[in-house]
Amino acid sequence: MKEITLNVEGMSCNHCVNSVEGALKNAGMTGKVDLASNTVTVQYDENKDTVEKIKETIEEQGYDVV
Ligand SMILES: [Cu+2]
Repeated sequence: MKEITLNVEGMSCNHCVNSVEGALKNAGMTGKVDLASNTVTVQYDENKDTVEKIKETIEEQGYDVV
């Protein structure tokens, strides 16, 4: 397993947290949002998932990975 922390803009409340964490979970990854620092920390299987897939999953929810 690998872990990456991404800076994400636009997350402001629990709804955002649930959207991002839920989308990552549906994609088979484990994400944890930190609203205070506007970051998402994701644990993923590097044999199955890529950073690009993580970014796309977050951006599909309407947030910007910066
Ligand atoms: Cu929100």
